[in-house]
Amino acid sequence: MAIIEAEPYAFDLDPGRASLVIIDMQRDFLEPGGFGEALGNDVSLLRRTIAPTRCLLEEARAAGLTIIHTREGHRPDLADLPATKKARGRLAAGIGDPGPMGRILVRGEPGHDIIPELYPLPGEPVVDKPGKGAFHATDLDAMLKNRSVAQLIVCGVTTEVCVNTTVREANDRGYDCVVVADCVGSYFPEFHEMGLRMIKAQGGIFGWVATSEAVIAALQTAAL
Ligand code: C5J
Repeated sequence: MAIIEAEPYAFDLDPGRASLVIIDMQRDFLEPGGFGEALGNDVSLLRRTIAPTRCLLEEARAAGLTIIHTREGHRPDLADLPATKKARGRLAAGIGDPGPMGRILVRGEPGHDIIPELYPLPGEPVVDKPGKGAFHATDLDAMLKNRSVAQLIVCGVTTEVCVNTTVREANDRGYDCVVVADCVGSYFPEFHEMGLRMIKAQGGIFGWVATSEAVIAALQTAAL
């Protein structure tokens, strides 16, 4: 066991029952020239998460945590794409259409894949999710339960959408979540700020918020 200095109060980390979950660090969301930038977003706001997440990923691998990566996207035949999700935004080029890095948010396309800086190692599960939450229509819960995981250390994008949705889903399924503030990001700084505040409000209604430095310090203490 080790203590993570966190808000709203310190978190008791049990590395043997903890997983690092990295949400949707995909080329289409983070890379210049991708879908996110084509929509007019400033991808540098997401890219600032790459370096700290890489450090945390290396420490988590060294500590033997279960590492899980997720990707948001759909089957090439789009059979799992709700008509409502397809229609929303009235985009000229939306999900399933040709985009700057292949068909937008379609599995197997270059833009759908994880950025090279955080690429999964063989043996690290990648959860392909059709929704915002990583538990919806996936085998994530089964994989975590099969490994006796009870604590999730959560990184990824975007803070207020897929990270928040996943943390809320996890909370209802009985997991404790620590969201790593400098390893999550949003195209909208105010949503990022509020997304973190919503998690730790009211005594940690959905979980805890900590820095990567604090999580790494706890992992290193636990290893001593
Ligand atoms: C994620 C999105 N990953 N914002 N997706 O947050 O559509």
